[in-house]
Amino acid sequence: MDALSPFQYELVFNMLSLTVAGMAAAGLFFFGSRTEVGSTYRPALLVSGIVVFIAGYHYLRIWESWKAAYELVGGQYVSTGVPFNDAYRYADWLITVPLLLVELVAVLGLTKRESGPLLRNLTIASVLMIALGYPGEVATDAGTKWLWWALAMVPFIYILSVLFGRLNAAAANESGEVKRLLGRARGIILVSWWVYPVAFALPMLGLSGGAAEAGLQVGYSLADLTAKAIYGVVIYQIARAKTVSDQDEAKRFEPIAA
Ligand SMILES: *C/C=C(C)/C=C/C=C(C)/C=C/C1=C(C)CCCC1(C)C
Repeated sequence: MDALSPFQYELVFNMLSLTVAGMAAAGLFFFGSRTEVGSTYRPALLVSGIVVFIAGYHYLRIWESWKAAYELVGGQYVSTGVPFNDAYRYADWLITVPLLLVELVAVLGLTKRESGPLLRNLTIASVLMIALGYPGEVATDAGTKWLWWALAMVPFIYILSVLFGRLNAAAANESGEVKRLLGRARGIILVSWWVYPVAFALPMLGLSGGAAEAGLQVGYSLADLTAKAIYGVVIYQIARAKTVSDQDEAKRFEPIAA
């Protein structure tokens, strides 16, 4: 492991700490606001809460591993000999990425016949994406890293194109607030998901050891906060807006009292 400057080490340390706090706060919010949405959308909030709970736990472990991996020697943070464990994050993604897709499908209100095959395909693609990325993450030479990066990009592009197709189709059937929020969910997925392959590539793009490691850790943490906690808030907003519009619709069909 390359040595880190105190700034690089502390930046990552503080970012990991912030991510633990952000996930915990988001979890409390999602569990606490479940009853504010109609029963159809409650599973979406439950899954949002589970996702940030799992991620918060893993970030706690990543943070512990970060602390154990480096020590301050002569003004620089150098390896203690205990390797930093990157596998926590990949284990986390393996569980949370399919669940994030479940959240979205749950809030779109698709029929079981539509949502079953959709979720199956997206889950297979996300497991493939993460499994193909991991050998590249732990490899040290640029050629090997690029190979696994390129392979993982195939399911990545597939997932994004399917999600965008679905979100656009859902938005076309909606109006007003719900339509606007579906656009927001699309924007958040687009911006946060692209951070992963870019952060992964930092060590291959000529950044020096310490800077690449710090950039990667900060990039993944910010992306995870956005793709899980902030995204979950938008899922909640969509569920709220749909609950209100479902109530309006129900009122329209209420028989008028004689
Ligand atoms: C909450 C966690 C999320 C949303 C994680 C998403 C992870 C990715 C989109 C990872 C993608 C990767 C590539 C497209 C290529 C390089 C390897 C990965 C796994 C970092």
